[in-house]
Amino acid sequence: MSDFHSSLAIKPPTGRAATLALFCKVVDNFGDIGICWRLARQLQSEHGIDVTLWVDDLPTFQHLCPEIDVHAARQLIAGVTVRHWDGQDGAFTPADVADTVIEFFAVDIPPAYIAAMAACTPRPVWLNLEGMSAEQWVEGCHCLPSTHPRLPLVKHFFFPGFTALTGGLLREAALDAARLRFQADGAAQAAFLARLGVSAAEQDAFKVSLFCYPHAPVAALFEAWQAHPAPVLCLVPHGVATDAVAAFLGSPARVGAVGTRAALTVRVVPFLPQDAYDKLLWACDLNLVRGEDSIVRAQWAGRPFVWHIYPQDENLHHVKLRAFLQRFSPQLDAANALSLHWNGAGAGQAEGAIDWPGLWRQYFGAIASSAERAEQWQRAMADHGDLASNLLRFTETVRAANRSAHQ
Ligand code: TRH
Repeated sequence: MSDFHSSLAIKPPTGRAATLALFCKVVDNFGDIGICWRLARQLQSEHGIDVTLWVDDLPTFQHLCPEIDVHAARQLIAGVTVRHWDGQDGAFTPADVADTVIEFFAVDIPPAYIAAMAACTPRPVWLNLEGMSAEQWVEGCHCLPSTHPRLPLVKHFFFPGFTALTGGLLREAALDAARLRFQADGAAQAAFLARLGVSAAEQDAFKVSLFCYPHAPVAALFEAWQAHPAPVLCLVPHGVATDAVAAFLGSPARVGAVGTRAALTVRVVPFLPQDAYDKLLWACDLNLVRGEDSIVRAQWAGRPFVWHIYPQDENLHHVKLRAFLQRFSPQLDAANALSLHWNGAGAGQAEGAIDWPGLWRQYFGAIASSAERAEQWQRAMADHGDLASNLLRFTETVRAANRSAHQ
């Protein structure tokens, strides 16, 4: 651990390793556990914290971490204790409570755990780790306290984000060096792609990874890519855009399925463990990503990306998307047009009338600017520090206040 990191680590008075409990409910898809797993691993490996990750859905977790035993109530993976959170009825005493307790996306922690937190002296630090947004209001809400209505407990809201006045983004200390090494090593990339079944000829194409929600206009983009003047290879993790991929292939979208029409080859690759998915993003020329975690990983890949944002009622996600584009690419008109149409938020055209080949041509014509911006942006984001370190720094301020309240 570097001096910088050790100075951030929680220091419990007893000299034992600091403890942290992270509570994660899988609402849908992979992002909830994806984010929690990344954070848990980083807190353990870079800050030496004894982390317990409580998660209610082990089969979903296993998709991105194949080592998970879906039947184990408790297991140790990558130094993190993973506990199956199988209900709200657990019995807890103050001895069970971690020094820091994090609820992810406002999940309800078991009532007995909260009661045990209230019985601790001093109280643990309690955070709600919120969702990511580029909207301005986030800066005003980041780190705000909320007092429990009945118990002597205060919870603080911690927001990831894109400015110095937010908690920043998850990024491991060694990530950028690993990414740059991989992107400079053609043989490592070729070997990685070959393991996914990509042939040597396919590797020479313009490579795109595709991760989006089922409602994305994938068929329209596939058509545009078929008209591209050079080969395009689209790598689709298994389970993504299954209907559109099967329609293109004319067969079920099984792992290893591949089909070519005109300039476009579509290949289904396995759904990858989380670290291998990073490499897929590093190896591609363009990444289509979604949700809250793959969009961040695409940013760290330093390559052009297009975001399919998680849909919300009343098109609230369009507001979030525009807020992000306003920060990320205010000058990149072609990139913004493609992003907005990809999310059904483009101006002035009924869906059937959108000129996808034209949108793609304009985007591709300016892709060098997107690539340059992607590199600049990831350096600017790294300047805000990483979310895990920022979060620990904040917990120490709260802990100091809790201690002095008890003296
Ligand atoms: O899966 P997502 O859509 O996740 C979420 C959820 O919908 C969640 O409920 C919602 O709150 C949030 O979006 C906004 O997309 P996301 O966030 O990109 O998470 C996907 C995770 O899966 C991420 O950690 C990367 C990982 N992944 C792999 O590990 N291997 C793969 O092959 C792929 C495609 C993804």
